[in-house]
Amino acid sequence: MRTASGRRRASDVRIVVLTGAGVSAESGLATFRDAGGLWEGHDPMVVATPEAFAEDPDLVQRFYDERRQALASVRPNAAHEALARLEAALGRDLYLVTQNIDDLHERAGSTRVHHMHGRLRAAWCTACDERVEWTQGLVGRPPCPGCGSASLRPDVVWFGEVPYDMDAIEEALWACDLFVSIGTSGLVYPAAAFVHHAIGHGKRTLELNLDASDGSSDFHESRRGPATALVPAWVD
Ligand code: BJW
Repeated sequence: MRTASGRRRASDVRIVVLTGAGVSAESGLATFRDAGGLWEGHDPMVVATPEAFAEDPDLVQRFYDERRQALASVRPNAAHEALARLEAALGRDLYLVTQNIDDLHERAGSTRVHHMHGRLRAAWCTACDERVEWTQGLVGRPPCPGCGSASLRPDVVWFGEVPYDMDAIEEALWACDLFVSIGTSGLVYPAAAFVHHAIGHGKRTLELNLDASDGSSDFHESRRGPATALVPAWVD
């Protein structure tokens, strides 16, 4: 179905793909819950919270500064590239939603990526509500380029905050034929419940993951292995 402007709506979506940290693991970015997950002796799951930011903003900013630096030295892998080929083939019949805040999907060539947990390279000013790109010049706790206040924070979604694009994601899950979950532990909501939404709407569901995830048994089909092997094999 097309709108008056000729653009397709989310209700045309045929495949919804959800990605998590596992899709970027083979590029060299650490996942959240796999082995070796400590950062400076802190659990990343504790650092990535509003409470941690309120208590020690410098520590939390350092966590994100380091991840931004890491991002500069890694490259998209065969899984990101396969999903970019899928978009090239399907156009708007593909709805790609990622929990990842890295930009590896975009750098692989995907042009419509829905970052439900925000973006590492974006900052949000809680004083003036502006969103700005987190450029290389911004490190530590810089003032907001818009209002000058010291209220910039990473534009990412922490526990207790509402993820981005939820209405559009719901609509895509309602409209699709197939839901595919790639490289996510299925422990964090609302993403962990997408499989239930899809099944509730009568959709086919497929999981591609290294290990069994929390929700593996909920999917119609679950394939185990590294994303760089499973995703190209599924796409091509
Ligand atoms: C590979 C691989 C390879 C490795 N190949 N695979 C009780 C019930 C239900 C909900 C709640 C509840 N109590 C609290 C909640 C809500 C809470 C929640 O889910 N808590 C749980 C801990 C229980 N959720 C929230 O608060 C969310 N907001 C919310 O619910 O708002 C209400 C609302 C929702 C909707 C509409 C209206 C209102 C917000 C959640 C925000 C999560 N934020 C983080 C940080 C983002 C910023 C940052 O990156 O620093 O998001 S936490 C972290 O977890 C990050 C990730 O995106 C997210 C998911 O992690 P992911 O991607 O799954 O990574 P891992 O490490 O867990 O798993 C990696 C997987 O890859 C593993 O399975 C490996 O096997 C696999 N793998 N190598 C393939 N090579």
